[in-house]
Amino acid sequence: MIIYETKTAPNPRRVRMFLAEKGVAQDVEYVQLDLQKGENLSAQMRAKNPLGKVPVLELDDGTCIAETDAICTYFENTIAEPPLMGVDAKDKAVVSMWQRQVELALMLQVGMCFQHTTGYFKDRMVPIAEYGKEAGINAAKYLNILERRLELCPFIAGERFTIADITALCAIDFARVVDIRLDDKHTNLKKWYDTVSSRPSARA
Ligand SMILES: N[C@@H](CCC(=O)N[C@@H](CS)C(=O)NCC(=O)O)C(=O)O
Repeated sequence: MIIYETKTAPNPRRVRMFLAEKGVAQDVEYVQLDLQKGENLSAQMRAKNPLGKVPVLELDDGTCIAETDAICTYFENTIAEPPLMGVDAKDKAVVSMWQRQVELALMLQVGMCFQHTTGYFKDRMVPIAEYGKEAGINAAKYLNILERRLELCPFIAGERFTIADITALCAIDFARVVDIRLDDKHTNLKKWYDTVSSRPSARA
């Protein structure tokens, strides 16, 4: 198995963290791509993922799986323990709900803020600074939603650490690049952050 990725990018980190939680991080070969040089956009990489994004998982039979959530779902279904995407129908739906909301309302917004305010990918897209600024505001607003959620339970999807926590941690850490940070009003989030970022998988 090969994972095409970029060590410093937030979505590949989600996969590495997920695999570390499953205890199989060392069983995969990692191929690093330089995103700024556009190595992810080569014909060879577009054959693996037409959108030219990382991470991409390539199985031994040549099947390529892009999208972080899809890659994690593959490993969730092939390595049962520990469950990171829910344990029964209701729990799986609750985890999926939070995972999707954290992806769309936090990770994506942070990503758009980064791309549109820094011009990092201006060779392949048109940065619109106002849009990037708005995305950053959206991300900051969602932190307040998480702050209220974490008043009710220790982890984002409930009593157990899940993929939603991984997504949120990777988004929050990456958000520093665009100066979006936890502040003094985020007492529950800060407690959660200290807990999840001290897991060994956070260093994967
Ligand atoms: N929805 C995708 C997003 C993947 C994504 O945006 N990856 C970024 C790195 S975090 C990327 O490859 N950027 C390179 C580019 O846009 O050219 C996922 O969940 O994996």
